[in-house]
Amino acid sequence: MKNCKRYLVTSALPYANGPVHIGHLAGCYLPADIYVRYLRMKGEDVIFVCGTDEHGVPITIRAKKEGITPQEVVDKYYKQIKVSFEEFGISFDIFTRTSTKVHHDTAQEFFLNLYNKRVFKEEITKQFYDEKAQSFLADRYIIGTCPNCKNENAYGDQCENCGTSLDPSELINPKSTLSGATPVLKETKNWFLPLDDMQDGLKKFIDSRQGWKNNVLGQCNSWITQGLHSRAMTRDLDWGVNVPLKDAEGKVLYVWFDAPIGYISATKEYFEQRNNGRITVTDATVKSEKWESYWKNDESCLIHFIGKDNIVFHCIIFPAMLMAYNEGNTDKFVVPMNVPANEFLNLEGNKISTSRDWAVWLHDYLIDFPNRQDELRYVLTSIAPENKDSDFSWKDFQARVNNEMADIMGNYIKRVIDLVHKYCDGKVPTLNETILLGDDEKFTNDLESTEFSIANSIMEFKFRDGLFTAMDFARKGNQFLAETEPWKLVKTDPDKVDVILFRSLLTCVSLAKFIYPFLPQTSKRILQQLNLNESILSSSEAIINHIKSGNKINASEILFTKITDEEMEFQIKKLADKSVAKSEVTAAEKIKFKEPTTFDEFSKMDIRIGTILEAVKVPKTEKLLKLLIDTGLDKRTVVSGIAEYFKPNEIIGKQVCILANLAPRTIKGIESNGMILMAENSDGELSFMAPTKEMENGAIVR
Ligand code: B3M
Ligand code: ZN
Repeated sequence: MKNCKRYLVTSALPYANGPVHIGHLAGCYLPADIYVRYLRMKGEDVIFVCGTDEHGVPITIRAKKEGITPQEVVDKYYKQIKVSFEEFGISFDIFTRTSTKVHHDTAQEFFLNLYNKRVFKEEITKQFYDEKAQSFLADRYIIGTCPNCKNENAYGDQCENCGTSLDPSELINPKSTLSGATPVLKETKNWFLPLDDMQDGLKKFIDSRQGWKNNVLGQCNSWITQGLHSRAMTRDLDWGVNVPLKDAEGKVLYVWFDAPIGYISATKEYFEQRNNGRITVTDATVKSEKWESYWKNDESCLIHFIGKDNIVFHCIIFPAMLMAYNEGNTDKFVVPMNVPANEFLNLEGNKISTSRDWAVWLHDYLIDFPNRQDELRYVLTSIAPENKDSDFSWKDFQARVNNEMADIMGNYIKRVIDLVHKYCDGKVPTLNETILLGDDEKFTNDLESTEFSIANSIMEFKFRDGLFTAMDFARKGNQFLAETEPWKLVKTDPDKVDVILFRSLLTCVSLAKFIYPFLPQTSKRILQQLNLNESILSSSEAIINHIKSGNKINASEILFTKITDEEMEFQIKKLADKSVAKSEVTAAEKIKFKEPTTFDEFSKMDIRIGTILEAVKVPKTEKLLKLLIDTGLDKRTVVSGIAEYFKPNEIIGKQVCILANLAPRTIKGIESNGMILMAENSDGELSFMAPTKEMENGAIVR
């Protein structure tokens, strides 16, 4: 493993198109913060950068929805997001935005470097254009009738009614949402990054990484095995970083080109501000003097914390950009050492959704649960979707806060402090080393191995394990008190009580140190109660040396009050109200049955049972799978828009219903013969319509 002299840690730049929710926090902000706090505590040289992603179609769409300008959108959400992260103690060294001048300059310079080296391929393609609004149209800006289900409000990239993924050219009667005009196809030139030509280098890059999570490697390898394709790095849009070329009027950099460069510009800006005295370097945890020490130095380790939907951009496209920049340059950028991406966090069994308002928003949580940030940090770390999707539920939140935080940790600290007040006059007792408790060596070993194990877990991005180990240590502290019963012993052997309580205080201080990366506020509160300075956290001295006999400790304070049933009912009702409101909408939409048809019309459809023999993703698309179906009479190709819900190898061998006499259609250059029948619920989840027992292929459905 690479020896890291410096750490450059990033969290995905959230789009400034809405507030942030628990899924964001659990996905890539909390884990990064735990990691960084731990590194700082160890005295490592580390910089932690982030900021809002203020470009791209997500911003302009939100602006249209709210009836304000894109600038107003990003200003509003930048502030809100920044405050939410601050409140939860996400300790960025800088939280900036991609609308800064430094960023625009840096992104343009990066683009020009590649352009001048002729890395990009210029390609002329036909894109939809709104002549009235004089603007090219992103797929989402075109609506029309879905060729599949006749929904009149299908988007250029997808019909949300039937789930079919579309190309804007397939829409019947397409209209621009900007002006209502019928868009026309117009030629346009864009610059493409030839990922296909860079495939070998990228494969080597991925293969040479060590300690990557399986979920991340799996995605990377599947992209590479399927073959990479060139991707446009510029767009015909008026919102973003302008393409710095003469013949590129009205074009901006693709948001996924400029956003990762945002990590570089954020680092630059940090040092600009620091040199201007706008950042005071109180605790010098960013130890080097310039941004290049982190970005252009072999001894620096770059680590990106992201969610799984961003894997391809951080593990393939951004490294490709960096490698292209480095080609022929003496001052080379570092490439990511690790990208510990998380899977998704669900909420009460359903996918978190911004558009459906199915989320626990951080700014809302702070209103309902003031001063309970560590409680959320604790629960989200305990259920972090580190290897697979996980679920947040209010009942589980309550159980973990009450039974673990309050009953185990909070209760333990309070017990120890109260006992010290009761039996030792509120002062740290003397440690008489001649009095043995029988398990003294075991305790010392346990203390060491706990510290070691938490450190390893954190460095391996296994934050849940680290937190569990810390909690276990508190559990053992409780057990020790229960077994030694100082309240009984005090009458007969007060000296032994001193030794017991000294060890308990040592356990409390150790606990404060162990939980610091996870629960920084709680850690500080424990130290305050023990009348100790926070600086001991980063001290290299053994913890025991900070515990001085005779020192006064403060009164105990309840660390965590219990979450009441009423509070939980309130939250659950809040969610239920949302889902009722939403399902009223979807139900209303569903009530509209299609026009009546006749049995004869229906009988024209030849629906058969078939078996999926092969399934592969259609290149350059996110949603399409190319299937080979055995219909009993033939084997045929069907293109189906289900790739977001089903992995190819999960569905091979499945029996399905296929509309076999649908006229052939060409989708992304592939002739599709037939259609697979699917059911879709109001969450947009798909399910195959399959026979309830195995049937011969070709069996007729009627
Ligand atoms: N803004 C996408 C997202 O929020 C994007 C991340 C950029 S990281 C460079 O999922
Ligand atoms: Zn449709």
